[in-house]
Amino acid sequence: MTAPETTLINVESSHYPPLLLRHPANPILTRKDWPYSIHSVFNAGATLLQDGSTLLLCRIEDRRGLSHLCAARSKNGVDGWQIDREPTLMPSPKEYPEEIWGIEDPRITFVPELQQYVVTYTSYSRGGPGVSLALTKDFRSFERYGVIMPPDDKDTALLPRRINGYWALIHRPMTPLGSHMWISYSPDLHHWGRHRLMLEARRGAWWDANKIGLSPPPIETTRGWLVLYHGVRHTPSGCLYRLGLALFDLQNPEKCLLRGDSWIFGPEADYERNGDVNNVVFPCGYTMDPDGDTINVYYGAADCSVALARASARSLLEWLDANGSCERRRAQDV
Ligand code: BMA
Repeated sequence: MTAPETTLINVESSHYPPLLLRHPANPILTRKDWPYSIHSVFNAGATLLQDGSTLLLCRIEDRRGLSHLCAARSKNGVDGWQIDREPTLMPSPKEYPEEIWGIEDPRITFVPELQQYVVTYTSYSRGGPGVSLALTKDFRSFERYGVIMPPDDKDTALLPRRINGYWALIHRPMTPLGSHMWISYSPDLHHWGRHRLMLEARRGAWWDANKIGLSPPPIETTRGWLVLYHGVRHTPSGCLYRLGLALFDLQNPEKCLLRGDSWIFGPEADYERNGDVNNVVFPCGYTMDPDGDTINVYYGAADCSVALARASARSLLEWLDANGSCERRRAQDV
């Protein structure tokens, strides 16, 4: 008797275009790479340094359950990571009590006017997660500004230049009615106001119902700010974190030009499906290749590792043209 033929099922096959392609070296960083004892590494902010190398500012969770940040540098952004021998930015609850339960999920923006990198991150206070900001020139010393948005708020990034004279910060306050993306403005990075709702979570059965948040900092294109955002779907077996795409006006970033209906990237690979928190892809950073088109998206996978997926900015915009629509006011949508 001959053995029955095995049919291999390609779990990735679908008629949806593969807009973000996973790097074959994934996951590119795990706890085994770390020079000191850690529980897990995930949700890394990313930037290019002056010499063209890539810096990832990784969230590290220790065995107490508290997080700090640690820098990893690589010439090609894929391997050969030089990891700081000790934590790069530790919570400092004596001076900053809001950091008592750790600091998490950094986003990095290089600001030409300041000639510095602005890092926004979650500070986990007794009152809940809030948003803190720090400036750095070299990711070795940091000037902390403390809490700039009180709890519950997270998923923030600063735009790299002023809008009509004011710095602009995207963030995600939580309310019992839903968690939506907001934008706020400041003359000095300390005082924030003119708060505006920027993108609403949808409702009902949608993949991005009830809870959304900015993922990496917005990507500036000639057509507008390209925003990858995450949507959190609550299911009987836990949450599903997936990514969607929207485009905002360059001069008026609270104006949504296009928003895709479908998610474009979700947990599929084993390292995304299984981990401390299953079914999570959570990018906090990207870098742009010198071709001005290839975007390297760095994402936390299942709260256990850092992975890389690549996309073409042109293809993302084409997809939005074909699949996005102008955002309507929610009131007209019900
Ligand atoms: C979000 C954030 C992320 C985390 C994700 C999945 O709320 O806290 O840091 O990766 O949940 O656990």
